[in-house]
This record gives sequence, C-alpha cells and structure tokens, in this order.
Amino acid sequence: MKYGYFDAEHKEYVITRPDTPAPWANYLGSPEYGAIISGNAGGYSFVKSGANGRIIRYRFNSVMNDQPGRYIYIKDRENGDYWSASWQPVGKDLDKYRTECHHGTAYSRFVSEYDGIESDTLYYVPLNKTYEVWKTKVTNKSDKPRKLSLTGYVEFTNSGNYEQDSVNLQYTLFVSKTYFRNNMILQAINENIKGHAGPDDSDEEGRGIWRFFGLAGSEAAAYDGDRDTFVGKYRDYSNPRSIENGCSNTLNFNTNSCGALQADIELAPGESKELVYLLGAYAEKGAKEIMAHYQDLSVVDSELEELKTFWHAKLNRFQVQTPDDNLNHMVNTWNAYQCFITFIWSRAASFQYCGLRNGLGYRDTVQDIQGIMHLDPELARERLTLMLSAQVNNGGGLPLVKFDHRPGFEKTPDDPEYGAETGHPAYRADDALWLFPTLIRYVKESGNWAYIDEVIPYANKEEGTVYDHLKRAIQFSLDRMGAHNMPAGLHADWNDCLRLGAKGESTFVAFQLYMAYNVFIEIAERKGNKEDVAWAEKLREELSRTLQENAWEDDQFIRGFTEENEVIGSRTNVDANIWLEPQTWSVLSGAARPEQAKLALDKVYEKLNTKYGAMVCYPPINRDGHPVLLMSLFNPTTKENGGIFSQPQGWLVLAETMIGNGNRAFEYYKEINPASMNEDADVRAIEPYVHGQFIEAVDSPFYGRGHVHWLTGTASTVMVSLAEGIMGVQPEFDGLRIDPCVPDNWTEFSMVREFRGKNLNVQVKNPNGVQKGIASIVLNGTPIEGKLIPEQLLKAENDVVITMG
Ligand code: IFM
Repeated sequence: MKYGYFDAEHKEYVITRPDTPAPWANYLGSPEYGAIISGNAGGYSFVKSGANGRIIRYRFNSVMNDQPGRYIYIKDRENGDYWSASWQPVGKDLDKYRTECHHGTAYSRFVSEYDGIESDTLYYVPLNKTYEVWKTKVTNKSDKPRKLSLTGYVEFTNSGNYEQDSVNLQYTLFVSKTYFRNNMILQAINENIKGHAGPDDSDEEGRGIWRFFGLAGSEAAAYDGDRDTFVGKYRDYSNPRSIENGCSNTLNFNTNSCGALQADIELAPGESKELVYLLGAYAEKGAKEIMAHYQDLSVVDSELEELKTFWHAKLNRFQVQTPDDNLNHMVNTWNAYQCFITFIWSRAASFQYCGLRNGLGYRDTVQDIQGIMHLDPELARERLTLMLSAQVNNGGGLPLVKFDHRPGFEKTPDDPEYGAETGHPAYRADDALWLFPTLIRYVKESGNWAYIDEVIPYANKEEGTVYDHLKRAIQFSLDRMGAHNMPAGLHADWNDCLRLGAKGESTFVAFQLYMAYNVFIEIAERKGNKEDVAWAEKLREELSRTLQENAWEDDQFIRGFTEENEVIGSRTNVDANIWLEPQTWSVLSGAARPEQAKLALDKVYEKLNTKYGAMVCYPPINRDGHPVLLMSLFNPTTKENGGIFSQPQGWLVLAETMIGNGNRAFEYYKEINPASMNEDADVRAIEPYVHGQFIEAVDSPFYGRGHVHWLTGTASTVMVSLAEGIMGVQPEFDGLRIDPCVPDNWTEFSMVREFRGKNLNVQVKNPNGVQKGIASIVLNGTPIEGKLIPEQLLKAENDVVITMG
C-alpha cells in the first residue's frame, strides 16, 4: 500500500492517506525549542530538554496511538457536526474527508477538506525562535454561508520532567493552574515559588514556570484550561465534550491542565479566514510580545520563506540527478535533512527516544558529523572541536559528553562519579577512533589544514594540538591490547551488545585502528614528520600481520575473541557465525588484501543479504543468554541479534564501491533505501522518507518492518556511501576526486556540488556501461590529467564533464 509521494520540487513528502501504518513524523525547531509532529498532528514539544523541558504531552506506547498532539477542531455550529484539521483525532470517514500532510524542511502543512470546508494548517517553529506557530486558513467552498467554531487545543504537562508528569501524580496534579488573559491560556506551575531553575520562563518577579497558548486573528469566544472538562467524562479526543457543547470557560485546579481556545467565525461562500495559534514556555509579558508579532498574520509567510531558504540552501550544496528517482529524493532532500536532524538532535527526542540521555554519545556524534560534512563543514568543525575536547588525556573518548560539558574539568570513566552520573561505567573501545575518518574528511572538505595544529583541551586535564589528540587516540588502543595483539573490546565497540572486556579482542576495533594508522600516516607525511610516519607504519604492519594470522578464516573475518579465547563469529560457530561489521571494515580500512576483500564481501552477499538489506550477523542467537553477546537479550532477527541493522548498510555499500562493484553497491542501496518501500509501506511501517535503526530480518513474523525512526547513525553512513561511494565525490587535500561507482546501466547522470566556496556542475557519461573507472575529465572545456580536479583550477562556477570507461 502507498500512503504518499515525494514532491521533489518543494522538498516535501506528501502523505495522501493519513492512516499510515505508524506515525510518520517530522521535526520542527531545534533542541532549544523542539517539536515533533506526525502526519496526524500527534507529537510533543519541549524546551531545551526532551526529558526535563516537556511542555505538552504525548503518550508513548498508548492506545490511542499517536496522541495527543496539536489539534484544531472545526465544528459546524448549525448542524453540530465536527472534524479536525488533521484527520485524527476526530478521524472522519476517509470517503468524505480528504486530506494531505506535507512534511517539509522544518515545517508541516495539512490541507484537508470536509463538507465543503477546506482548512490549510501550517505548523513551524520560526528560525532561531523558541515557540511554535500554527496557522490555519479556513475556506468555505460550499455555496451557502457557514457558521463555524475553530478550537485549537493542547494538553500541557504538569511538570517539564516527563517521568514526574507521568507517574508522580500525588505531586504534579496539585501544582498547576491555568488562567485566561489577553486571548491566551496561561499555565502556571508552582506559581508561588521564586527562582526555578527549569527551562520554562518565570514571571517578572521570578515566580513560577509558565507556558502559554494564544490565539491571534480572532477573539476567543470561549476557552478551557482544564483537560478533563474539555474532554469530558468517558470520552476521548475524538469526541470531546467541549467540542460538542462548546468550551465552557473552565480553568484547572488540582487537575490536568490544557489550552483550548475557541474562535467562532462566519464564512460566506468562497470566503476564507485565517487564525494563528501560538505555543511556548513564556510568562505573560513574553507571551504578549510574541502575540503582538502575529497581529499582522502575513508575517507567517515571510517566516516560512525564511525557513525554506535556510534549509534549502544547505541541502542545495549537493544535488544529484540520476536515473533512480528514489535515490535522488534521498540525496537531494530526505537523507540530507535526516543527517542534519540527527546531527542537531543527536538521540534527544523522537517517538522512541524520550530525551533521557543527558548528553551526546561519543561514537554516535562523531559519526553523525560525517553526514553533514559536505553540506556544512563549518558546523561540522564546531562539533568536531567539542568532541576532541571530550577526549580524555589518555586518548579515550568520554562515552557520554554531557550537555554542560566543561573541557579540562570533567570526570572520566576512571572516576566512579562519572559512571554514576552518566550510566557509563567504563571506556568503550571504539569511541576516539571515530575521530580519524571524521577529522580527515573535515580537513579534506574544508581545506583547513591549520586545524591539525589547533590546540584543544582534553576533557579532564591538559591540552594538545589536534595532531596530538590523534596520536593519543592511537595510544589508547595500544595501551589496551589483548593476547593476540589486537585491541581489547572493553565495554563495547561499535556494537553495544559486545562486552569483550579488558582482555577480549575486537576485530572491528582492529580495523578501526588500521584505518587510524592510515589517516595518521597521511597527516604525518604531509606535516613532514618522518619519525611519526615510521612509528605508525611499523604498528600498521604488526597489526596487519596479527589480523592475517588470527582474524581471517578461509573466506571471512571473525568478530573477535572473548577473554577465554573463544572465537566470536567463527564459521564453525552454531550461532552468529558470520558478522557484517568485520567484513565491511576489513575493506573500508584497507586491511583486507584484494582477494580477501572480494571473498569477504561475497560471503556477506551469500549469507547475510536479504531483500531488505544485510543482517548484522547470522544465525541470530536463540538460546541461553551469553555473558559477552548481550544481543541475546533481543528477540532473534531484531536489532543487534541478527536484525538488518541499518547503520552498517552504508559501510557495505561503500565497501562494494571501493572494490568497483557498482551493480552490487546499488542493489544493496535499493534494498535499504526507505523510498524503495514507498509502494509497500505497510511492510516497512515506519516512514518511507527516513532511515530507521533496524529492520526485522528473514525469520521474523514481520520480516521487513522497520523501527526506531529518524535519529540514527544510518543517516550518515548511508549518505557517505552515496556521496563518496556511488556518486564518487571524494575531497582530497588539494582538490576534488570524482570517481563514481554505479550500476552499469546508468549511461548518464549529473550532480551539482559546492566545494570550498566554488560550484561544480558535473555531467557524467558512461557510454560503455562500466561500473567504475574514469576515461577523461574535462574542466571548463579543458581536459585534465588523472582523477583529481585541482582546487587551484576551480573558478566560482565550473562545468565538469566526466567520461567513465
Ligand atoms: O553503535 C550503536 C549506537 O551507538 C547505538 N545504537 C546501537 C548501535 C549498535 O549497537
């Protein structure tokens, strides 16, 4: 079943059937003021923290699903019939109720029509503002005058902390009150208390925590501030008492609070009326200023334009036109936008993440940076600097970088306080090693070679140049080697479910270390530091020998060793006898010999591939728990336990392009491209325009179903595999290499790419149907030697013609 389509021109996904198999969401605003909204206007908003600054409710795991949200009810006052501007919560018969939800870049728009009344409702958070705007335009398309009531509705939390709000009712029910003043419902929490530290605004005397829900464009004819009065006994959001009977001007006291504002309007045939609802965590003075800003409703148009310009300018730095529309939609809009959302929000808030994590995960964040590198290298640099400052002076990364991170003063996993505060009691083996692929991408994208010598503090004490940080990251692994002279797996490597400990070893981390040596050698050579080059080359050779002697088994790499020297991921194991990560990373790191690379990737194709992507290991563990392989916690075929884990799919696509297999790389890409499932959306369930964390694998009763939408490292690995692998755009220190690896039936494609402030319009021709290889490059009419387009030859605008062959 198909529920919508991609609108490439407007960079939107348009949901045409609102009864989607799961809530299909969009992100508005930023973590300063964040809002998540589904295709039925379900979702929640928060200020600064999804866990502690939640201002409106959304019930996870609840029936009704995907409620509550940002509702606008429309009622015909003459016949008493009512519906909502989004299909839910009233849920009218879809034969009579026509609707489209346009999810765009940081806005969502719902255009609906029922019984001759059209509503066009836009939700957004203005750029760099900390409140949200809902603008609705209602048009009478019938041939008779209509008397309508429009009621905007939100269910406030009684505490910003969503756990307190959900469970500590003996307290939170008795601290909130609502008022109706100046066309707004004002909610006060702990109104008598001064000096709250929470993110919500206090009044001018510093009292209380305040939120507001206001109406501009019409006087409120009636209101409610008490949720239970609004909904009414034994009813729900599909049939609230205050919609059937009209709002009753009831404010809450020792009950749940809400904001409901009813506007009564009359429309002649063809006439339209516009209203704006405003929501935020402001006390009366601030709220009034915001309300005043919207007295002229046309401000909404300019704010929407500003948002679009902001986002589209970022996305337009890299646009492709290939024979595959589904790939184009993702590269040009949705994968790119998801990379930004994941980068900005980390794992803060979604319909699965509640905002409980009080910081940035080291590994996730350093990888997320790669996804936006080509679109905003300066933003990437800022975050990279933060992550370098969260490296401990022993070279390891802090597993969690707190939102209030103070470089130079942090406790580390060596201090018990750090584990107690963050829930991370020990180092993970991979964290700081992610710096290598990310940092080298930054320097090559930006050309900012001086960054290598920038001095950045360590998390706990001391400081060093970026170069020094890299050297210490290597040293961290060298100080923690196991019996086979491979890095220990510690508390986890990329795979959170591997507890290899201080002596168990991880081939994944060994490949990461191998890549680290390569990057370090490249940088040290360019710096002219021969001693360091020799040091790293010797270590790389030793590691290569170790890997060849201990980690290669006929046609696959093993996953590692337990502390008891048991082999994980051996072809002779009963469970989990082939793993995806070491096969892909053996290639990405350059450690696999050419024949091993081919064998290892062929093995993946043979044993792990499915029509929805490659499983992370096979067979899943389906027996007693294993102290090292924690994935046995999960149902087989799920997540790390043999699920089609989405993040490694990007590594797989990239690895195939590195060995020149364009056909297979593209086959894998199609398998995991959410857009490929647009026509089959019931199988995938989650949004066809964003990646999720994993897909249930072959033996699942729900094979193909996706989970954990939006905030996932998949966004960045897949984007890198598309940009660098398939499209082949690889920045180098001195220029841009464009070396595509594509299916052999792509005869022609093009792209535009910004590189260091210059624009390149690239036409690629593939007359002989090859998968990889460059016959010629013509830059601005002049042929150039080799595959690298030198930076110094670039003008402001450039035409590049590449012929593959
Ligand atoms: O790598 C991790 C990530 O950090 C969190 N989600 C699961 C991944 C694989 O275990």
